[in-house]
Amino acid sequence: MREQARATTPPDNLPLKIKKKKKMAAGIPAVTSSLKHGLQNMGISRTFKTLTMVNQQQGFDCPGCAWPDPSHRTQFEFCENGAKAVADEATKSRVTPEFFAKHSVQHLSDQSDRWLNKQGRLTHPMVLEEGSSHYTPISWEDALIEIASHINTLDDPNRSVFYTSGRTSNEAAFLYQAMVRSIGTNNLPDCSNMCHESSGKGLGSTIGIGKGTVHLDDFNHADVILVIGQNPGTNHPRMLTALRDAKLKGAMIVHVNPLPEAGLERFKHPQDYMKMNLATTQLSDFHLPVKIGGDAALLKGLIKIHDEVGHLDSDFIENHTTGFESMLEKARDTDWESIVQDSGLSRELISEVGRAVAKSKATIACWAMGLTQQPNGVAVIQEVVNLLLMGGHVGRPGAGFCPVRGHSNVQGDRTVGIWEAPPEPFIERMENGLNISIPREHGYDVVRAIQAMRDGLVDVFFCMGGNFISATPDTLATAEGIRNVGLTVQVSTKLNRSHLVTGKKAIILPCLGRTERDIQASGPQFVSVENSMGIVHKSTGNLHPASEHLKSEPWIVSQLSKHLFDTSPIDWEHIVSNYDLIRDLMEKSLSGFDNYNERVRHENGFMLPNPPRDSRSFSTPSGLAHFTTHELPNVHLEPGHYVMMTIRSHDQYNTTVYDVHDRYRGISGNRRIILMNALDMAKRGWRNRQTVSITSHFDGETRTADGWQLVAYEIPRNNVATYFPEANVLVPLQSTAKDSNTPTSKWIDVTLSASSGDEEE
Ligand SMILES: Nc1nc2c(c(=O)[nH]1)N[C@H]1C(S)=C(S)[C@@H](COP(=O)(O)OP(=O)(O)OC[C@H]3O[C@@H](n4cnc5c(=O)[nH]c(N)nc54)[C@H](O)[C@@H]3O)O[C@H]1N2
Ligand SMILES: Nc1nc2c(c(=O)[nH]1)N[C@H]1C(S)=C(S)[C@@H](COP(=O)(O)OP(=O)(O)OC[C@H]3O[C@@H](n4cnc5c(=O)[nH]c(N)nc54)[C@H](O)[C@@H]3O)O[C@H]1N2
Ligand SMILES: [Mo]
Repeated sequence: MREQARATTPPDNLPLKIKKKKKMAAGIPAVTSSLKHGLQNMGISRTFKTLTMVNQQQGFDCPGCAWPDPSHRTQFEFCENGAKAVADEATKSRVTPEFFAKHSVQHLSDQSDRWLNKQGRLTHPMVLEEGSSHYTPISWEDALIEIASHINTLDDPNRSVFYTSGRTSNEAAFLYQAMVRSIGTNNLPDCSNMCHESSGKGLGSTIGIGKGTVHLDDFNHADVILVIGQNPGTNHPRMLTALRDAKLKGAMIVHVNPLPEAGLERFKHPQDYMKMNLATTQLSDFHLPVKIGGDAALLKGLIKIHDEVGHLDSDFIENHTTGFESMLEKARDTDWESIVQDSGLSRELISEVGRAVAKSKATIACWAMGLTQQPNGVAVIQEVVNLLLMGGHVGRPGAGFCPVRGHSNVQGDRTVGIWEAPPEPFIERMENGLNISIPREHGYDVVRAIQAMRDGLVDVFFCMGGNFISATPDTLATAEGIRNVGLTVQVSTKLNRSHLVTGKKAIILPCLGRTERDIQASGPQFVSVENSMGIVHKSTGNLHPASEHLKSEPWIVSQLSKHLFDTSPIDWEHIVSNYDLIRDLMEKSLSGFDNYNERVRHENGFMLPNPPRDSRSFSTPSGLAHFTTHELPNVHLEPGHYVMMTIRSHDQYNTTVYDVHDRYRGISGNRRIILMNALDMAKRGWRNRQTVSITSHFDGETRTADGWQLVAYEIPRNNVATYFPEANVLVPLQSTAKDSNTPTSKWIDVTLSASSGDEEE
């Protein structure tokens, strides 16, 4: 009999080491760390072969992040963390049928996330029968028939849900959404719902496109670059190169973050070591240690200063925008006392930065999860829009919006149709291209999918990549939902907790990764991806696949579709024989993909249309860019409460924990830690390593997790930080951002209590 698998990771239980935090990012330790991870996982020749193909025109797109590649590339166009992502996929370890015969699902679930990932690549399709304690092998044919028959017996297609993580290629994602829409549902939740959804919503309704508006080259022409709520030293290390180049050309860089993240303080390009240039660059001119959730107040302050200093782009405001007066009036009415109080920043500091922003001829604003995962995620991004529109900083060199995407193809997936709420023109075009009819009813996003599972409304849950149980909020609630589902399917490369916390029956379909050779009936194939700046380019895997049983994601979708549909306007067998045929169909079904097959073969790919950037035109109903008016959010905390943010360490890729070192922050050995201001600790009589329980509060409900070790850290008073995914049990499912429904993973209202011994006063 199957016992219930554990939904949360047990800790690794190594001793917690706390060192001084690092100021500098990259440099020699980054080079040695890349090589170490490569050598441990892949051995010497594979490490060299693999790393020199990352982000090369003839190679594969780095699966690490969505930061764009420069058009003139060096031989080493990867970073420490990209190298880790590649090594993790190209590992020589294997999870085989023998492995699954040896370990029960329950036993595996008692191992840590780090241990699970270390076991290596999945090699065979596997099935976990209802009530069974072990996975057993299943043939591809039987697995696909099983899945298709589950879906085909549903009396309502909306009882099936199809998740996507952001590594899936354009070709695979396009076919996948075509399959899902042919089944008759828009139930296409994706990782974006937990990630940049607030950016899409905030930008879409103000500038008419839910994407950024800058190119890499714009960084070379900017006067001011704002980096808000983002930790590029760890999560987008190649961005530091762009910031360094900008800095050398005179740009001022402002880092807005509760934490003094490494890299923005000092950065040493790893390649400079090879050139024996030992100078480091101090990147950020200003660090604004804003309180968690205090950005809206800060932005109001910057808008007030801009108003006072002048230098407004009146021509632009008059001819291209609407809503300016009301926005300005609200800023004028907002008092400095609230701004200072809510942001935690002095009026002098805000004014100094505000004057520089007002005088700047070209400003870029970059942001990531620090803004999007807030209750006011959409509104605060619209305040960024307000600030930049005042100076006309859109659609001109060196200026614009730069939401920095996470997963390497999360933006492409959305462009080609992974969207639970597609707009009407998109559906119409897709219907014409595919020759099918598509339901208009919106599907479930991530949070709504979990609710539906809990309510017993889902019979089949299919995941194209990712690790749903660990990535989603409220781990125990999500687990309860998943266990209600009849059949869960994971298309994956590596073992993770979503293979262990499953529906009644579960299937694992092992797929090729980005680094691997993909051969179909017509020969070797390449796929395409879209980076964070809207450039679509190809990616060709060159490594020998981890197992002869692996299939490509497009193949899996097309073969499943063959079993699903008796008749279909798409010839599924034929279309996957040559990915050019998929791209031809994409050209017909999507806008902006003309001559796709030809243009994607250009050396640096091609740029998708971006009206605000290309011609200062805004596809909003009014045809104008919108200033929007927002109240300051309520950031009030009850006495004795703290706000907790859940963040990434340096040694993880989302839910994939490579190791237990958060090198730049000086913390290693244990991930079950909580960063806290030393004065807040002293007030409670607490020291480093004291163990505490954390209780989160939302809407009268509480959730508690025990065994967190305190680490004194440079973080604003009443703010604390823990790591994702360990702390996800504390993120309430219903606590989501207004308008984007993104879980508020950076704003969790918590109280702390000492677990033992050293009691508070
Ligand atoms: N190596 C590595 N690279 C990655 C990933 C990874 O896990 N590992 N994940 C990828 C993905 S999917 C994504 S989305 C990106 C994520 O990239 P980031 O958004 O940089 O990731 P987080 O660690 O979530 O960090 C958010 C930052 O926001 C700050 N922050 C939190 N709350 C606030 C706030 O209220 N205001 C401000 N101003 N700042 C705040 C935190 O201190 C932290 O520095 O990275 C991508 N790249
Ligand atoms: N508390 C909290 N929660 C968060 C966040 C946070 O900051 N705080 N961040 C959120 C964000 S920004 C995101 S994007 C989500 C991430 O959510 P997901 O995208 O669901 O999670 P990942 O950890 O990136 O998924 C890793 C798994 O993907 C599979 N995989 C890797 N490569 C491939 C591939 O090429 N194909 C296929 N089919 N599978 C592959 C592997 O099996 C691996 O175990 O998490 C969100 N959750
Ligand atoms: Mo993300």
